[in-house]
Amino acid sequence: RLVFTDLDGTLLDHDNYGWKPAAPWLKRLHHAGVLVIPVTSKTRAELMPLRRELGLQDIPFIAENGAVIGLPPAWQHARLDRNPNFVDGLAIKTPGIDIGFLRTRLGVMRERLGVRFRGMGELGIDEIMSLTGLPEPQARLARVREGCEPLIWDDSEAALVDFRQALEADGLCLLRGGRFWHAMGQLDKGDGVRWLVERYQALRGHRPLTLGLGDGPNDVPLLEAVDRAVLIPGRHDHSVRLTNAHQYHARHPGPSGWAEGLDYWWGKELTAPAKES
Ligand code: 2M8
Ligand code: MG
Ligand code: MG
Repeated sequence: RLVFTDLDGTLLDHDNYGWKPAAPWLKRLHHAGVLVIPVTSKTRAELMPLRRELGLQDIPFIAENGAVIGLPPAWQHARLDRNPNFVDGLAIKTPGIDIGFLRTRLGVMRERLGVRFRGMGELGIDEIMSLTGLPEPQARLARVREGCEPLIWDDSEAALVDFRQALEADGLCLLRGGRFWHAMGQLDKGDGVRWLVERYQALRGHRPLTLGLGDGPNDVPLLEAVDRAVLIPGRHDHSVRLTNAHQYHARHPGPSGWAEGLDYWWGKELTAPAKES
C-alpha cells in the first residue's frame, strides 16, 4: 500500500502548517509498513527538513507539482535510472522544464500580452512571508525553485484566460494551488503519482493499493490517479470535482480531515500499534 498526500491544507494546516491531528495515523502507517509519499507544490529545499520532521526521510517525494521527483536508494534502479542526478543519496528526476527557461518564457509572455502578474522569483522575502505565513527560513526555501513558478495574478479574469491559452500554446501550463497560481511544463501531480506507481511495480512485481489525499484544484489529477481518494475541504473557494469511483469527502479541513479520511478507508484494516505503557 502507498499513500500519496498533498501537504499544504491537507496533511499540514492551511494557516499554521502543523500536523498534530494526523500524527497518530502517521505512526500507525509507519508501523504497518505503508509509505506516505508527499506530493506537493513545495520545493525540494522545503521538503528536506520537513520530511525529517514528519519521519518520511527514506520515502520518495514529488515536489513542485510533479516537476521534481526524489528517489531514495531503495527506489533507485541501475537500468531504469540512466544518467541520474544524485543529491544527498537521492536520485533526482526533473521531468518538467527548467526554472530559468520557464521564467524567461513567462517574461516574454507578459510583454507580449501586456498582462500583470508577479512570479515568486520577483517577490521579496518579506512579501513571501506575509503572503504565505511562513517564517523567514522556510520562505527562503520556498524560493529555491527548479521547475514550477508560483504566481500572484494582478490582472483581470479575462486576461488570465488569454494568458493560460498562451502558456498552453507554448508547451507550458497553469495550475491553481492554494494561494498562488503555478506555471510549469505540461505535467501535474497525477503524472508523478503514476510514475512512482510504475516504479514500485517494476521493483516489486505487483501493483500497490493506493490512497490519495488533497484539497486543491491541483490535487485533482493526484486524486484521480489513486484507488481511494480523500478530498479535504479547501480553505479557498475553488470548486473541486472528482470522477473517482472511490471518493470520500472529509468534513474537517487539514490534518483532522486527513486522519478522518484514513479512518474511513483503512480504519478497520490497519491495526493501531499497541499503546506504550
Ligand atoms: C506555495 O504553494 C501553495 C500550495 O498549494 C499555494 O499555492 O498556496 C508554494 O510557493 C510553496 O513552495 C510554499 O511552501 C507554499 C506556502 O503556502 O505556497
Ligand atoms: Mg493543498
Ligand atoms: Mg499543494
